[in-house]
Amino acid sequence: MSKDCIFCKIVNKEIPADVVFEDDQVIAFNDIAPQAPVHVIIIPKEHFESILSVPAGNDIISHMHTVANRIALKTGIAKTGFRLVNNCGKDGNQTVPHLHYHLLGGRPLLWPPG
Ligand code: DGP
Repeated sequence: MSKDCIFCKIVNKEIPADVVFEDDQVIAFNDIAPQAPVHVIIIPKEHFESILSVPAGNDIISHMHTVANRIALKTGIAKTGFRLVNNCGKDGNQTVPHLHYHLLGGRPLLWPPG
């Protein structure tokens, strides 16, 4: 838990979120500014500043991918395809320094990204 972290506040229910999945390790909620019909943010409950902060041997990334698949199936975007994105650091356009994946789908997504 990091005191001023907005995503830690969502984990601790200090600020509201539209939660679509939760277990003992992760919580997933709808993005506040959705970029696609389905845009879910998946975060670990433990505070890691970015993907670079996860120690080798920690299985949280694998678990987050499993949860992403589950949400993709539940929302129907698994049928047509989706994108699972991690933004890391300044050039990666990470704006919230708490590890998270974006799960996006429900429309054709462009490539390459900007
Ligand atoms: P990134 O640029 O990868 O750090 O994306 C952070 C995402 O988090 C961005 O798409 C907006 C979303 N976000 C930021 N603050 C909040 C919040 O308080 N609630 C929700 N639901 N989403 C948030």
